[in-house]
Amino acid sequence: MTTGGSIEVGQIEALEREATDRLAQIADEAALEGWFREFLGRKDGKLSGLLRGMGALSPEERPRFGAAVNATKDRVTAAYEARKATVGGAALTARLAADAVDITQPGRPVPMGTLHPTTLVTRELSAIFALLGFQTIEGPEVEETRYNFDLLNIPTNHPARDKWDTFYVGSRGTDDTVNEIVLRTHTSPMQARTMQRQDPPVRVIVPGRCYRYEATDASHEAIFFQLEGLAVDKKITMSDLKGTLTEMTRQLFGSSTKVRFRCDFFPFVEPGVDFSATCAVCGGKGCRVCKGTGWLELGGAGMVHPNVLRNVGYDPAIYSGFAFGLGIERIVMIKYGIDDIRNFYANDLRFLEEFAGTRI
Ligand code: YSA
Repeated sequence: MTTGGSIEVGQIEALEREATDRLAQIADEAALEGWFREFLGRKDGKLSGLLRGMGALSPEERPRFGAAVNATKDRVTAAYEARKATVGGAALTARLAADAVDITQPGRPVPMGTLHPTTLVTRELSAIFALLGFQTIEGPEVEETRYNFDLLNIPTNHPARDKWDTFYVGSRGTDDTVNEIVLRTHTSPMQARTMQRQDPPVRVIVPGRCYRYEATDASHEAIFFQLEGLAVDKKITMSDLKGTLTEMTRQLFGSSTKVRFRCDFFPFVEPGVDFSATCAVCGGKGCRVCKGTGWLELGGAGMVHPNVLRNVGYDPAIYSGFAFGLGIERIVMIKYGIDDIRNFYANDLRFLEEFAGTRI
């Protein structure tokens, strides 16, 4: 490269060397920016400064000097662009390394909710009874004493009202003693409601929550679930009741399970029975869960009392029926070997997690 004078040539060459030497030392983007301002900055950059000093040259020297500065500027700019790509690339590589996601790591577990064991068994019972021709319906938990007691052949002052004492929450109508509002003590009121609503044939099950004035212990809660069953038609007999409950029990606990019916009293059935199944834990040999008897009580049942049929407008000379009421938690306890009903509503996640992934 030649210019009009040796001083100017030396100046340009020295500046180019300084610029390229310094550029080679640069390791980060901030230093690169400072370097750019110092050498290539449009206002204060050293290369532009050479052009500004051109006024001191003779008119003949100026064009060659300008061309030499501009050629130097082009080379230095090219060197800058190349360096910028390396420095920027290094920064990008560093950033990517810091933000790296290891896609081979196992995912974080997402906590999943699970169905409560009472819901699981209710659904299972509903599926079993559907195969036997029963429809699943629901009814009110806040109930009139007319349905909870009177229509079920339990008049005011009947001692059975003591056994099924509950929370009285108000009254309806003018005579409080005749029709009060209670939290239902069993699902049996839905027998009367269903029969009032439709003509026979009737085949329903009614799962739902019940409430009782109850001292809680390992097998009693003040709030628990029952499953009511009702079948009414012409010529329904006790054999139908026994066959239905035997089939249900075998579906639930296995085909070798035996069922036992013993006389019992409920004002709304005649005859009445309690029914039990061979203990699912010991197979009937006797253990802690069945208190050594080999049997576990599942609920009450019987043939619908003629008074109940009459109360809802059915003619007991034409129609007959059977009904039953099961404690759902008791069935869950038998099925899964749970020895204290108070676990169900203690809100202890460890208990509920035992049922995670259980499917019916
Ligand atoms: C009887 C005859 C029928 O034709 C229809 C239904 C019934 C059952 C009747 N309504 C009834 O409630 N009988 S019961 O008081 O003996 O309860 C039935 C079942 O509910 C019991 O066998 C038990 O499994 C469950 N149960 C009762 N009280 C309970 C309870 N479960 C948990 N905690 C309580 N406090």
